[in-house]
This record gives sequence, structure tokens and C-alpha cells, in this order.
Amino acid sequence: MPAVGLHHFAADTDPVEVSEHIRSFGYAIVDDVADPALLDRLEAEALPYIKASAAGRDTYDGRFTRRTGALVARCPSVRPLVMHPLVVGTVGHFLAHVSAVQLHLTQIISVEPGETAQKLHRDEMAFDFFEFGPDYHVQCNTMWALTDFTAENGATWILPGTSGLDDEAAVSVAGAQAEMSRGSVLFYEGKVLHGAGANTSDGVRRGVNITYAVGWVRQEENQYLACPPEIARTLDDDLLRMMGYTQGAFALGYVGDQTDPLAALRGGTAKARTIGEVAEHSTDARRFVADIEDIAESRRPR
Ligand SMILES: O=C(O)CCC(=O)C(=O)O
Repeated sequence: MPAVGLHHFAADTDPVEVSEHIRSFGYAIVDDVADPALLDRLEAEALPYIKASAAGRDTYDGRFTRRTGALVARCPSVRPLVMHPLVVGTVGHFLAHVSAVQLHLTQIISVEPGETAQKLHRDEMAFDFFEFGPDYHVQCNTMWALTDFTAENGATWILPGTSGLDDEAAVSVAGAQAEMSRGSVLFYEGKVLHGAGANTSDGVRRGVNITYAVGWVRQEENQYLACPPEIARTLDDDLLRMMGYTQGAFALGYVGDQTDPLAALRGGTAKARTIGEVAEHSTDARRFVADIEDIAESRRPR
């Protein structure tokens, strides 16, 4: 694969600029975002779980790669990364076409020495290989460098600009590895070709993969079971909404008698939003509400 340079942004870059770069090229790298002390704590919290995680069962998952999930429940120090303002701002702008964005998965990916390069892929394939339109983005991902990411230890390969290309055209596009220092974050969307690199070094490459999706799809990692209710109840509302304790669009995810999921978790009875409330933020919903009001008006006895 021919090589190409990847663009890096400074940590104080406006999330809108980062989002627009992702839209144009499929990825963005922002340098030195996470506090090293936070990463030290996260590593210490995660290490027992990493050691207990089995290596992958095929070459896609990686026979020399360990994947460790349920991070919100297991590692309190991951929570500020999930809700990092740069990430929430960037993902919110990138997926602004939907009424709710949700956490899709949390996973530390440890690529160990001897691992071969992962097959290049597009993450959208997880949705049963459904072909979303070229302009419809369904997810936006982050990969935080928990160790330095280098060409030797398996830094993620990105093929910029491949999102709108069919596979045949895309595989001949020049790619590059997202080399970055510990604490930097790689963003990539669901259509861009990418994959973990081979690890030819003698150290482990560790990344914290935290991905986000539109609120109306099934989450890759089941957040309601990965984080048991007794832990979920200790978390703050914004994080819980991101984990899915909110409605995805106007009708998805209520509990029982149309109770709001966050209220239900906390033992309350507040009602889920109606389509009229969602219409305040969504043009499509506004049009729909206007239509049903027109019909109601036309049926009113005169
Ligand atoms: O670990 C990486 O660098 C990328 C992993 C990835 O793309 C995947 O497992 O789907």
C-alpha cells in the first residue's frame, strides 16, 4: 500500500473543525488530549481485566490481540474519556442529523508482539452489511492511544478518502498508519477503510476504542448489561444518556407505560418525550407533526 501523510490537529482545535475534517477525509488525529495521570489510573484499573481477556479467535479479531470491554463499569477513569468535551462536540456535530447519539462500544484493544495486520474494513459492516447512503453517517469512532502508536507496534491503518469509494477502488488508495503519542486520539467514521497494523515490535500497542452511533441502531456493546443497574445508578445523567438511557428518536427505548429510561433507572415515572417535543429539534418530526395537526384540523366539526 503506498503511503500518505495523515493530518494532526492540536488539542485545542474547535470540534467543528475536527468534524469537518472527518467528513472530508474519514479520520482526524488530535494530539495530546488526555491527561497522562488519568491514563495511568485507567491502565491500573484495566490491567487485571486485560490479563484475564482471551486472545482473539480468528485473524480479524487477532490471535495476538486481547479485547477488553465493559469499560464504563470496570474502569471509572474511562468515563471522562467517553464524555470528553472534544469528543462529545466532534461526534455531536458529525452526527447532528439525528435526534440522539449513543455510546456504541468501549474496548481496550491490546495488539501484542507477533500480531499480523488486521483485514482492512469499514465499521458500518456491523449493521448486517446494510448499505447506508453515501451521505448517511451512522457512527463516529475514537481510538485513544494508551501507549504510543507507532508503525512498528501496530498503529491503526487509515485509507483517507475511501468512504465514498467501492471496495475495489478503495483498496488501491494510499494509506498511512495513525502514529501518535500516548494521550492522542484518532477519530474515524464508519465508512472509511481502516484496520489495526501488524505488531513487529517487542511491546504491546494499547488503544482505548470508544465508539458512538446514531440513537436508533442496536449498540455493538450492550450497555444495559455491560454496566449493571447498580453501577449505572451511581453515574451522572449525561453519561447515562450517552450510554442509551434516553430515547433514540421519539419512540425508541421507553420503559413500560412510556416511561423515560433514565427516570425508570432512578425509580421515577417521568414520561418519555412525545413526537411533538422531538419536533422542536428535528425538521422531519416537525413536518410530521404539522401534517397530523393539519389532518386533525380538517376533521374538526365546523
Ligand atoms: O485496533 C485498531 O487499530 C483498529 C481495530 C479495528 O478497526 C477493529 O477491531 O474493528
